[in-house]
Amino acid sequence: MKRFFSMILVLLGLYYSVIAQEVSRKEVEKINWFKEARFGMFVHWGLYSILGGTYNGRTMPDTALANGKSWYAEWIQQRLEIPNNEYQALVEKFNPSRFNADEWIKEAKNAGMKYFVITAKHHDGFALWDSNVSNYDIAATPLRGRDILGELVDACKKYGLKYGFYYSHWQDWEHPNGAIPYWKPARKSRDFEKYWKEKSLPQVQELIERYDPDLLWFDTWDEEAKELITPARRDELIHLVRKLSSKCLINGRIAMHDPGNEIDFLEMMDNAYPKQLLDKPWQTPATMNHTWAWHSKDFNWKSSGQMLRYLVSNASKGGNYLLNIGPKPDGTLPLPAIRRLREMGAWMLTHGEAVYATQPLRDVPTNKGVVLTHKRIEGGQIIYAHILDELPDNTLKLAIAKDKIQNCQLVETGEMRNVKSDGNKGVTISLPEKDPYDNAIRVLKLYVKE
Ligand code: JFZ
Repeated sequence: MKRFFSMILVLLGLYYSVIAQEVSRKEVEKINWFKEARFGMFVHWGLYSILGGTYNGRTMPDTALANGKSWYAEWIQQRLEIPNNEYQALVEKFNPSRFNADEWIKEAKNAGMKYFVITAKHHDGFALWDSNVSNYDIAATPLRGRDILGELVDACKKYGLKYGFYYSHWQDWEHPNGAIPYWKPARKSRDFEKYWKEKSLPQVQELIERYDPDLLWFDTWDEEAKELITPARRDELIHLVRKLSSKCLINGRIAMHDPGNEIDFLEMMDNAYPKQLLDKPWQTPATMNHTWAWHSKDFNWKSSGQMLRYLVSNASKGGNYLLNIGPKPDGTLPLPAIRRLREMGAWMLTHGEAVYATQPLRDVPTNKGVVLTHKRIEGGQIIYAHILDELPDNTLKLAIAKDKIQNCQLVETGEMRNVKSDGNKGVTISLPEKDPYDNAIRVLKLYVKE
């Protein structure tokens, strides 16, 4: 009998250790897609898109106003001091008759993007889904009856993209107790609690229960959020997300001033590119021009070559690139944005293997203007050298011993290149002459033995 019980105990012990392993394996796995994805689409779309950066004859930035120095068109209500009732009346005008979720997500897919994040609610407080918690939502617009977030989620599933929502959990300019910009009288924590319990937490719950997102993108910046987004509130929100979803990732901007240890990945500042490797997975949210939301007079478009260089440099440091689009009020994507997506997608089509699911490579000196990624394979590794700038003598230098390199080729064409010892501990590889008008990033692929 005794033996029987100890057998049972041993079996139970085994069972629970297997379960525990299973749980921690899941924890690790849920971030894996993010670590491999490298490239995602961000979308800022809401009532502000209707105005496109201009209201009543004033265009952003408008330096005649004390706080008017911003291009961010989604901030128009505050930057151009539009009264609440006037701004909120925009709900009547939100009628994107040409919106087609399939077309958006197909563009993202063809650009080589692996995930999609849209502003479910930005600082203005307007919800892009039919919310039970607030009437300031899509159901108050001519689009009532349509579930545009649902349509986007379905398209993401169809094209195999992960998806998530930007949710402004701190700033909310509609709820009387939500946070407002620093140049206005600050909300008291006691009052903010009402907004927190009445709108912020319940809407996050709605988003998870209705759409089952792969990530939530919360937003704060610096010390300004400290008084209202306390560690207790931060943890309350994290626990809510964890309770409702076993897969949903949480970004560091949930409390930029003090993200704690429970978040899943770090969010850089806007258009900020770290120089060093980081401990946690991370991404840079980036704009194609100055603004996030549609701004009809922001012509400061970056080139696709420049943006690919940001993407590849981030990949070489283990980070992702979340590239933003501000769709127009009719629901279409701006043509300059589509052109850039397609150019980037064309490069990703031929060079994706050097970007997705690669890792940073430490301590291998090479030329300035060259970044490296690598992949482990049986018996060794593949190293990718991304050549971002012109090289002196059109020749790459790499500190890898020659006898370890099995072969070297250009990724796009497969053309083999000769590897020469540099007479020291490294090699040199000369590149073919290139068409002077071609500014694409060339990538060399090296098979390297252990
Ligand atoms: C925030 C938003 O205010 C903005 O509208 C946009 O959604 C962007 C993605 O995020 O803007 C920020 C947030 C953080 C910093 C700057 C702008 N920051 O930390 O420097």
